[in-house]
Amino acid sequence: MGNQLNGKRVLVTGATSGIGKACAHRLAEAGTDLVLCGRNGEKLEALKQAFGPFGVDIKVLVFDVRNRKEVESRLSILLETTAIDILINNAGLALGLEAFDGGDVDQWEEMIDANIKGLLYVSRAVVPQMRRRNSGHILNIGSIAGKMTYPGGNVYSATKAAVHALGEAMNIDLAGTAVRVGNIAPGAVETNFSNTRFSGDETRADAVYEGYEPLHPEDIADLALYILNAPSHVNIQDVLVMPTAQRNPYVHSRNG
Ligand code: 8X3
Repeated sequence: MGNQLNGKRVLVTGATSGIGKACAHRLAEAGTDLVLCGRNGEKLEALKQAFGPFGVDIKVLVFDVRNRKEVESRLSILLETTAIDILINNAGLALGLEAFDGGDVDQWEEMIDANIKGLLYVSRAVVPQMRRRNSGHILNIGSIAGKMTYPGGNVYSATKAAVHALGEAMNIDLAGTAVRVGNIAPGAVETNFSNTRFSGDETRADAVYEGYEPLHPEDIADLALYILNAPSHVNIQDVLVMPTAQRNPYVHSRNG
């Protein structure tokens, strides 16, 4: 396919760790300029330093996707001087695994605010420029949980189903433009996802990935690069990807 990414500018939300960080790394290797977004400025600055050898331009933008005013002000200032070619809507989280009737409403709100509202705030700010330039690519990070729920997945699944619906909607609403919208729905990826979900309970988090090889964030980054690097007439809209040892949210082949 060649490298269509060299010299483009990519904005990644949730770039401090996991899938966002791996995507940023692979893209820097491919020669894209970056806007690294997240809540932790120190971690973002450290990444900027670490990516120095790739020789790409890197901007750091500290904001919380859940904070609408912060998103709007940071991004409007950025967009005055910077064209964004690719938006990776990666920021998001899962919290808890209780049955919905025993669920923690604060955790629900946090997931809804980050996974749905945050994605909308960022996209609402960035995409008008893509439409105006008639150029751009949006990549949303969904989840197997958005296609098929599982016990205790309730609100997290609903937020990821919303991400998938919004990806479809964006594709429809951007029909007639050159802007493409892709969705990646991963199964088990070993990141701090489960650690966050179980509020730092490492034993519980480790158990999620025990006895089989889960996906690594770099696997998702490789897929993201493939999607983003596809020729401009190719719009890879939706990809479901799981470890070979996982066939759906319930079926894992553990211990070989
Ligand atoms: C992450 C995958 O199955 O833990 O979105 O919900 S799962």
